Amino acid sequence: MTPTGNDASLAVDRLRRARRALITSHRNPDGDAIGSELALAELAAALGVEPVIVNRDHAPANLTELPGVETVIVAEALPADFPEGFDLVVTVECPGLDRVGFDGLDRLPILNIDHHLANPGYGEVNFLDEEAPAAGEMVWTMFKVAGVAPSVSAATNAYVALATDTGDFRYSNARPRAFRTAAEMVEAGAEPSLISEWVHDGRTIGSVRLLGEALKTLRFLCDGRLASLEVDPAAFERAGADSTDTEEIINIPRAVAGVEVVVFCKQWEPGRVKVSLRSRGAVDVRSVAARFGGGGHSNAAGCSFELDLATVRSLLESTLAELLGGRG
Ligand SMILES: [Mn+2]
Repeated sequence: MTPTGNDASLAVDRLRRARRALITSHRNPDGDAIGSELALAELAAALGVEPVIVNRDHAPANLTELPGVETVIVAEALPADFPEGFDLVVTVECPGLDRVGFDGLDRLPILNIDHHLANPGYGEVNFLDEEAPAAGEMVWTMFKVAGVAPSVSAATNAYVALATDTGDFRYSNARPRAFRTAAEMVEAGAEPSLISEWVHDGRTIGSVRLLGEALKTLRFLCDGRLASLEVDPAAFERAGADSTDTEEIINIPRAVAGVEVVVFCKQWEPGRVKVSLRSRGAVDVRSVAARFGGGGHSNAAGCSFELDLATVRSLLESTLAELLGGRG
């Protein structure tokens, strides 16, 4: 039997039974992924479990101030002493094991902590709560259940997770629960103004130049309800940007009056296109991402393709135009 549900105590009990845990998340980690991992590592340590955070990709430039982020190992493969040197894998904010970017994680028991609707419960223990505004909020609940007082750095990292996943408490998941939890995190020492500076005012020159490149490709379809833009490898090169510099770009067309859906196609590696989707209101982009093997939330989702950029972009534009019931 695989315990699955929104019971934080099962997750805490499973974590507590480990001696050395490998903590990881999805490729191209966002604020919720890294903030949750770092907070969870502190909880693990407080429970007598040695945490080792290993990610496949670097944190974006705006998340490099997070306390403890220097302890995150970024590598193309699992540590040499995996699995022998560990007795538990903890995935946070990771809707599928294939999203981590490492093979063979399932050689050890997995504790799966996530708030994505489509998470199938691939762990030995699955702490899944699709109502949670962020995975970091679920980690925060684990602190409470474990009776561990969060340090200032744990509160800071959990707040980063919660604030970034709710779009600074502006998205539809910014419900009372998110604000109550945020208040607890601030009481425990998280500083919203400082964190906002890290997250929003630490942009790289490359990311701003890349925004310019992306905006040159921007087009509006379906009477302005659908916006579409792209960056190709040449754009990355001209901008002096890397794959972590794409974070804020999609929010610019999303903020245009009348836009209901944005599709942003990014090609960084040859032959592979990553697609980000954002929507407002009732338009469910997760269902579109899921159709192409991706996932996410109703208003923010993504998928990837091994096709050329132009093909992917027109495929997504026509699919989304159909969803909106309009003509591209
Ligand atoms: Mn999340």
